This record gives sequence, structure tokens and C-alpha cells, in this order.
Amino acid sequence: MKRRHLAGISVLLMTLSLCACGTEKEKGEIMNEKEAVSENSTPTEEDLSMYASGIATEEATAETPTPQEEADKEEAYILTGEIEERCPAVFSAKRSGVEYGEFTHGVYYSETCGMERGYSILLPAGYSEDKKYPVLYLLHGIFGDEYSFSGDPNNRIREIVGNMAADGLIRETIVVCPNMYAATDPDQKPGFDAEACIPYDNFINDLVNDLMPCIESSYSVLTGRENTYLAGFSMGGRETIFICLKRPELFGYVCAISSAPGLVPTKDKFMSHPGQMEESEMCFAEGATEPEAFILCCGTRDSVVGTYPKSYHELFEANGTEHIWYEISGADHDNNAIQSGLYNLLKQVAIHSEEE
Ligand code: FER
Repeated sequence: MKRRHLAGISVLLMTLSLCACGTEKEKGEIMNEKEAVSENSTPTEEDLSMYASGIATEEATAETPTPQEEADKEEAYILTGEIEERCPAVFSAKRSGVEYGEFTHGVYYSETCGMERGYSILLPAGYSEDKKYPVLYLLHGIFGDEYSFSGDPNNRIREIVGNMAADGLIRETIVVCPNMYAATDPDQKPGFDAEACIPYDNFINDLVNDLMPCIESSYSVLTGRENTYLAGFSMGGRETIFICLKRPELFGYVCAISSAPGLVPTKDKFMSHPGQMEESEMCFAEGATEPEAFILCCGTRDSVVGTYPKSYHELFEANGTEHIWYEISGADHDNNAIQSGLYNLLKQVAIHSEEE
């Protein structure tokens, strides 16, 4: 499987580190601090005897459980309606007792684009035609493709979906990761200007008319909005909002993570955006069936899209469009935001299915 950066924009903007995995980095820093402390302090006789008997090592491990150990701790998770800024380690870490799904790749013919196109699909472990599964469509960032999520193990998609299903919070769920660049000209390559956004804005047609029918006929899926979820990161977040507003009858649970500018007319540090819609259109059509949950979120330290997601939230608020908005303290344009959005989206699914 090809490995791609999550958001290709990082290749363009050398100042950014979009593949950041803050958790790993933070862990590293904490370890270094611990090492520094132990180097500087003279061990006592008691310390030395503890090292000799192995107690010290045991204690050190007990103090700093690895994410795996934390995940393996059999603590009952209490489902509340609260948004949690960070995806808890108990869901993002690989557990020894859980079998996770695997990503595979498929193709479909897109009438919209006039060509064959690919998607990655995460099928639950033990996927069977005898069962039916809800589906999450997950949209990548700019310069991405269908391998952006499947090729990055640090986004923890397999673990979050697998652990939440293993705990009985959600049903076993299929995740489809399309190629969101729906160009009609096979020679047109992704770029970074307003013109180059047109294929991404065309994805709504490819998704609804070509990809969703293909998935629904090729896999054993539950259909209907209550079993169909939509989420996206950055450029994928912008398109998630657009698709949700235009086709709310199709998706019951929606999460736009760190959404890119350009949904409405604006000029950011990179370019002028003509806008996919006017500010007054940032709402559902009158009488439309609205999602059970429509989440917008962003890291407080997002160095790429800045406060654009918050401005979408403010527009929704001004227009009386129901949604959930939250910020992820300290997260950049990165996997911390992706994990958080995915987790909270599935948590909303869990909460609503508990209520039924
Ligand atoms: C922009 C800023 C950010 C933009 C797109 C992005 C098209 C997308 C970033 C990403 O997907 O990571 O002005 O315009």
C-alpha cells in the first residue's frame, strides 16, 4: 500500500509539520525529562537495592503505563453525552485482545468523472455477508487521495473504530476512504489555488451518484441516514460541511474536522476563495431532515486553517443551524484533531443508539 502524507499541503509548506503525531512527541519529551531527573540525582542506597530486586523497574512501569497497558486495563467506560477534546488512550491504543479491521482497495466507474476511480475500505475483522454494517465515508485533506488515511497508522482509525465496537458502544463499522479529487480531466493534477479546488467541490456528485451506490451494492451495508456517516479533515472537512448542507437526508452523523477555508467567499494567507455558497446559505433547506449530530471541531493551534472552522461555527450560530462546536486544546492541523473528531462522531452514534 502506498504511503502518503495525510495532507499533501505539508509538502508545499515546509514550515508546517502536518504529519505530526503530538502524542508520540509529547511522550518522548516526558521520557527525556525523566531521564534528565534520574541522571542529575544521586541514587540512594534504597534506590540501588530496589533496582537490584527489580522493584524499581516495576514501580517505574506502574507510574507510566504504556498506551497499550492503559488500554488493556479493564476499566468500565462510562458513556456520557459529553464531548471529549482528546480521544482517550483506551480507544486509540491497540489492545491485545481485540482484532482490528484491515484496509483493502477497490475501484468503481465514476460517471461523474468519466473514469475508473479508487477507494480504500476498512472492513471489520471477520467481515461477513451474513451481517450488515453501517458505513462512514471519511474525506482526506488537500493533495490527498484514497491512501491518505489507510497509509498513516498514526491516525488510529482502525483502533478507534475497532475498540469502540469491541466495547459494544457502536456496531462494527465499515470506513470508506475515497479519493476526493473528482477531476473530469485525467490530466488535471491537484494544485493549490482556487481553480484547483473545483474537482474537490465536484466530489459531492461522485460520492452520491457513483461511489455510494457502488459501496451499497458491493458490500453488506446498512443503508439509510441513521447508518451512514460522513467525516472529513481540512479540505475534506470543508467538503463534509458542503455535502451535509446539500444532502442532509443522506447522512445521520457528520463531523467536519479542521475545515479549510473557501466554503464561503474569503481571502486567507494562501489565496482568494470565490466561495462554494454565500454566508446566508450556511444552513439547511427549510424542512430538511437534519443530522442527528453535526460536529465541527478544530485544534486551538491549527497553523493551516487557523480560525476558519470557528468562523463556520459562528455562521451556523448566526443562521440558527444546529451543530456541536468544540476546540481541541493544543492540537495543530494533525492526527490529534483527526482522532478527536472521529472519536466524538462515533460517540454521538453510541449515545443516540443507547437512547433508542
Ligand atoms: C486554504 C488553506 C488550507 C485552502 C485549502 C487548505 C483551498 C487545505 C488544507 C488541507 O487540506 O490540509 O486556503 O484552499
